Parts: sequence; structure tokens; C-alpha cells
Amino acid sequence: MRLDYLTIFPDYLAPLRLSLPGKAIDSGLLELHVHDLRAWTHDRHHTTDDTPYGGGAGMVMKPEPFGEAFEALGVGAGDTVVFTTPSGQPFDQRVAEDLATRERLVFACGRYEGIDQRVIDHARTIAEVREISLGDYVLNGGEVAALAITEAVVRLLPGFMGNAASLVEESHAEGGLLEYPVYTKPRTWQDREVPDVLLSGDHGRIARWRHEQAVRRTAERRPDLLHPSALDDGTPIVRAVRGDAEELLTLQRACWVQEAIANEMLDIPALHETLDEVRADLDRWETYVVRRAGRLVGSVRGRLDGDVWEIGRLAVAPDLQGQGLGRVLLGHVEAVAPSGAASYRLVTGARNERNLGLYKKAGYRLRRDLAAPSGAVTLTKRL
Ligand code: 6GU
Repeated sequence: MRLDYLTIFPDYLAPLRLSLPGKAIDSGLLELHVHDLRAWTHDRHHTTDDTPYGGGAGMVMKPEPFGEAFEALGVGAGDTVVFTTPSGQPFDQRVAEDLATRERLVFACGRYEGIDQRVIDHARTIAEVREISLGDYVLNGGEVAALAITEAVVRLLPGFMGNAASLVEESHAEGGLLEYPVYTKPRTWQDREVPDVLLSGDHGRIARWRHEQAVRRTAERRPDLLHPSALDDGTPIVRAVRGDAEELLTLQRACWVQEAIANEMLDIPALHETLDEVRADLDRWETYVVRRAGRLVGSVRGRLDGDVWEIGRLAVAPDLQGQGLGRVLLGHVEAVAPSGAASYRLVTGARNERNLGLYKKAGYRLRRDLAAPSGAVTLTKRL
């Protein structure tokens, strides 16, 4: 792979030689070319920017130096020009994997308020163009972004990383989950122990524990990454806000009318709640909702009662039932249980075969020894 960088601060890209495997460069597998954009200026001051047409703050990078640089470097068909800009496509592991398939990447690092739009439009006529942002914050220029993108891309190239398995397991790789916590020796450090399960030698248990930790972390820190597979538009499950109360009330009425009919019981609390009660519950419970095409179509909630994570109001819009969304919501609320929780507990209609089946499949056991409202049963599952 050949990498070119166009920048007015070539020294800024010096760390490239530290972060990339020297062997790859020495062997010719990887070629790096950092270019000072000022080489393609012709005035005494090596000017690369000017004031914006139409007025406004800041300076805009002039088109001519970029145009001449593309020509001098022979940028053409088959090459990919990467413009680093906060208004680009957000960079993520998928984009890195895509860029890693290219023969040549040419990074055009913008400074100031941006690059004259005609540079990007022109580049599109001679090569493939990607406009990429590191994230929703503003840097002084695109050099740091080019460094970050380079490091993420180059480590994906075949033969650039020792351990292929660690590529698969790491954060943002195929599983779409954050990484589980890791530990090494010593076993005890400052009175803190390594979790027992990791010392058990039981690889199945270890794998399950790690997966559960990964799901829990992802749910807590990056709920946007947990896409319910049952939803084809990939809508995430998110924490409910006060403004969801009206729709939550509508959803639970629709669902619990069904439940009431199925169980021949009409005193289900969810059926008789007022909007104010739904709002108040949002403060007392952690409630999660999922939307499809803007409509609130699923909910679930949890709260800690001692060391029991009490789960309730698992609801899926009647027209979307039977697609696995309930299972996804249940998995989500389980995953966000706080660390103090030792078991899950929930209540459902004693004659609701569909719910009972779902909960049993998910590992819940019927607990006739525990109290439940009349017509209902309690189920529990150990964490
Ligand atoms: Cl790619 N460039 C600049 N200037 N700021 C950024 C960025 C890029 N990504 C996030 N912020």
C-alpha cells in the first residue's frame, strides 16, 4: 500500500514512522510519502490560504496547490483521496476495513475553515474521494485525523499484526460489541482480585462471562451499538426520556388490553395508569424504548430491589409481535443490570403461554414460592 500526505505541517506526520511497523516500510510492503503542500506554491510567502468569498470568519485553503500536487503525484484512477474534515463521514472500523483494501491512499489534510470546494469536486473526476471525520468535535487541522486513520487502516493489512485472533476479538470488530475487561498477573493487586471465573480453567464459562461483560459494557456506554437484530432498520434501544411518556402509555395500553383479554383479568396495573403515573415511573425505573420508523414500538424497564434486578413492562406493539423483538429487549434490560444485582425477577400472566415460553427459553424459572398478584406468576433467573 502506498500512502501520500498533503499537508502544510509535514512535521506533524513524523509520528507515522513511530507507529507503523518499520519492517513493513523497510520491506516495501508499505510506502509513505509526506509532502509539504507549500512546494506547490509560487509566491514569496508560499501562501496556501485566502479569505472566503461571501465573507465570514477564518481562511480557506486555496485550490491551486492541491491541484498541482495531484498532478505532480500522478493521482488518478484507482487511487483514493481522503479529505479529513469534521463535516465528513464519521470514521469507524467499517470505514477502516474498506480503506484497507485500497492500493493507494492520498490524504489531503485541511486546515483553517476548510478547502476550496472545487478541489474536492475536481478530485472526484480523477480518483475516488472519501471525506472523513474523526468524530463530532473540531481539531485545528486534519493531520491528527490522517494519523489516526492511517494507524487504524495499516494494522488491518495482511501480515501487519502478529496475532490475527486479536483482530477479530477487539472492540468494534465483527461482534459490534465493546471489549470485555481484561486482567493479568498478579492475582491480587491493592486488595483487588481477578474475577474467579478467569482462574477456573473452564473455557466455556470464561467465554460466556466475557460475552456477558461485553454486552453489559456496550449497553451502558454505547447503547447505540446494540441493534436489535429483529429490526431491519437497525433502530437502537435507548433510554426513555420524559417526552416518551405519551407514547409509552399508548403502547402499554395496547399491549395490556391484549394481556387482559388473554388472562381474563382486567385489574392489570399497566392498563389503568395515568400519564402522570407513567411520567413518575420514568424517574423510578430505568426504562428503555425502541422505535421503528419513528414510532415507539417496544419498551422494557428495570430497577434494583435489594440484589434483585426487577424487570417489568416488557411490551412490543401488537402488530410487531412474534419477530423476536421481545427477546432482544429482555436481553438488553438484563445486560444493563447494575453490578449489585444477583438475580433477575419478573412477573407475567399465569396463562400467558407466549410470555412464559419466552421467559423459559431465556433461562427463567417459575417461582411458585414467591408472591405474585392474582392471576400472575413470578419468574427468576440467576445472573
Ligand atoms: Cl478529520 N478534521 C478536523 N479539522 N477536525 C476534526 C476532524 C477532522 N474530525 C473531527 N474533528
